[in-house]
Amino acid sequence: MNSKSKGDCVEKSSTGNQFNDSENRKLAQLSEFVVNNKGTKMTTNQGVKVSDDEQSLKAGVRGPTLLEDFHLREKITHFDHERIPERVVHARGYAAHGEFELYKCMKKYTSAKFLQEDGKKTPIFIRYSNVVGSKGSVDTARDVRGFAIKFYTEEGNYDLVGNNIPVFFIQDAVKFPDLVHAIKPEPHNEIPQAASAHDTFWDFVATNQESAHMVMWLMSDRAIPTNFRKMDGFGVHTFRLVNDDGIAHFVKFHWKPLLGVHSLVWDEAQKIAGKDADFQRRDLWESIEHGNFVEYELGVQMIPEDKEFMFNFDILDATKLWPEEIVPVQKIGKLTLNRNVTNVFAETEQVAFHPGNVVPGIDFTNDPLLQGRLFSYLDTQLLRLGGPNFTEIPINRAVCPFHNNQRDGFSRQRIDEGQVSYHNNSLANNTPSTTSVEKGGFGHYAEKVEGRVIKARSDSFADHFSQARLFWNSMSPPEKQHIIEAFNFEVGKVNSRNVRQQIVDMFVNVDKGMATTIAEAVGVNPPTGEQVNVSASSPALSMEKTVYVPQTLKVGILIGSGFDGVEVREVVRSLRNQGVTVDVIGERLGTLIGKDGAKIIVNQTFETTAPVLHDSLYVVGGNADNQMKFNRDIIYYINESFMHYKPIGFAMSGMPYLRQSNAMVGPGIITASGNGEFSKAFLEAIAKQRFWKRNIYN
Ligand code: HDE
Repeated sequence: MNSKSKGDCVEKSSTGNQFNDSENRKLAQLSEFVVNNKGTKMTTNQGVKVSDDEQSLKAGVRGPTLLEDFHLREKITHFDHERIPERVVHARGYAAHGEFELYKCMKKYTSAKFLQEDGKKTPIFIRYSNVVGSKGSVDTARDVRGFAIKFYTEEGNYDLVGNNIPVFFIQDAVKFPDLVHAIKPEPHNEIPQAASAHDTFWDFVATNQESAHMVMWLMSDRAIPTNFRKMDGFGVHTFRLVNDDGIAHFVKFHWKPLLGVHSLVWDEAQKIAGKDADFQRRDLWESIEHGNFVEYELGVQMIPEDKEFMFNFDILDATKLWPEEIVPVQKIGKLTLNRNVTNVFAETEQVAFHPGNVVPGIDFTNDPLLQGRLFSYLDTQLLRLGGPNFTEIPINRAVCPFHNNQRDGFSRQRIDEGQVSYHNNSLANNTPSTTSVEKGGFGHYAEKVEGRVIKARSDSFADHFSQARLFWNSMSPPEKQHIIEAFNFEVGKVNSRNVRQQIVDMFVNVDKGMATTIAEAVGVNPPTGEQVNVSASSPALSMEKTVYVPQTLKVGILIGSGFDGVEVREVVRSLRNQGVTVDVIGERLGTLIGKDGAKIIVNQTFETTAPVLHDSLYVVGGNADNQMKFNRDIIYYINESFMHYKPIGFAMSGMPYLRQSNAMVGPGIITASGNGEFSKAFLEAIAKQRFWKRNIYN
């Protein structure tokens, strides 16, 4: 009899979980390592008090520096070694702490302890990242975002190392170095940084057509998310959930943001890159600092083992998704990010994720992309984090005890007592001892595997275009238009006409109209092939029907002195009541006085911020010292926001600016009517975020 409880799911306990302090465990563990240097005496790393940190030791005030200055040597040497290799991919990342709360017990499907008890909380650490750019690149590049989560469970660390796009470029891990070499800056001139718009990437795509589906996602708005808080996350691969009885289900993991999935406009994304390269990390940091905790729901799609072959795609192929209309997503828990990191290097940079970090009840499948990843991550950490002891770095430590006979190596922290470091032994009563699978030891799923050793790919992986077409069919008209514009930009940057032609010829398989339009824009012959015959769509793939709420959106109030205090106060109050953030943008920082004596504090100037850094504008206007510049700045802000389909509200006093700008009364342009309905209408428009039906070219 299995010693694990085979009864019903555990009821939610009064404390919310069995581990009373489980959500605090990681925090408590990390706290032991946190050092506060404020108010302390400066010492060397040996603890010797430093008497002078301004001058090196010299032979005479103008003489040579002396080697015996151990403080100087130690300080410079440590500085020389401050950097570690950046990640070969996903170098630019940003992270936060949080907790995962299980909605409903998953005992029927998995024995993973953190998925057993309704309401159970588990501490987590998340790192978001951009795949291509270097550590110092920009946030808003067109790129896949990494979405890596470490669950510090009572049975050890479980890492769900996913992306914000549910499929991948390639089917087999052996091709990963080729993909990455092709998409990274070209080796002969290291150009372009953090961009896929160049010859080698598109040459790779044309000659490796399994990438078609992922490239459609990359050209879509999904690759320019507004911020980390408003994008989906996906485990991408098919994993296995295994229950106490050894019954397995194939599973795909989804993270769904409670604020909905929203994206930037490409022109906006490029401008933000210049105005605020840290746009997305700043957003995450500020949201958490302001108590706007970030929330996602965890969803699972599950397929019983015996239904593996019931689909018109191979469920082991990472270039395929499971349409939600066919395999529904069940929401099983909520992730809340509620604490920023204390130190970016110690946590965000040193965290080491590995898809091979699983706990009993979660297992792998034979997805050949996943299989290669199982090798890669540990390997890369050994170099990046300087040896095999990186699991002892505070952010990587499990919160449960860990014991084994692994010893020594660079930067070993723990001091293992005793003479025994081998198994089997009698001197320590054969401890650390193993745990049977029945009692909670990890047991690999006993899948039956048969086959000849062969370097080949299954025929069931051969269809590269049906799901790319499914994706295209599922897009709304503006989403389709954005995909075409993205291709026009990206392929238009390719110097080789031959590659441009190959791309157009390749994507005719997805949609002939789309490929023909792209061909015209990038100066090649119209494609002659035919698209695949797929008429199905998956409405869940479109972002159109996402969640629309005003909370945490940012409105810029464009204002000068002499404003109408009553009008402005009422609007600001309504916005803030709905959790909208307000920036007051004026000619200079400081206090402005309204015509009725009202005061408002300007916290941004037209120079310190930009229209692309706001979700909406409220145009009040007023008086300024340099009225011409002030008026011109306001018109510029309106025109940019109008071009990016954003809602703009106009106070009565702001109406003249509407007439002088390119904006026209129409979708998302809310004007004060004086009947008290303005704030309501403006808030509704803010929540909607973009007005794609707006004609921006008139
Ligand atoms: Fe990764 N990937 N990857 N990857 N990956 C890395 O590990 C690799 C793949 C993903 O925030 C590296 O520590 C191979 C798919 C994320 O620290 C490296 C293959 C998915 C992160 C590596 C893939 C991912 C990485 C680089 C093909 C989505 C950042 C530094 C078989 C499911 C984690 C490092 C963080 C990082 C290898 C494909 C997600 C080199 C060989 C598919 C989110 O080990």
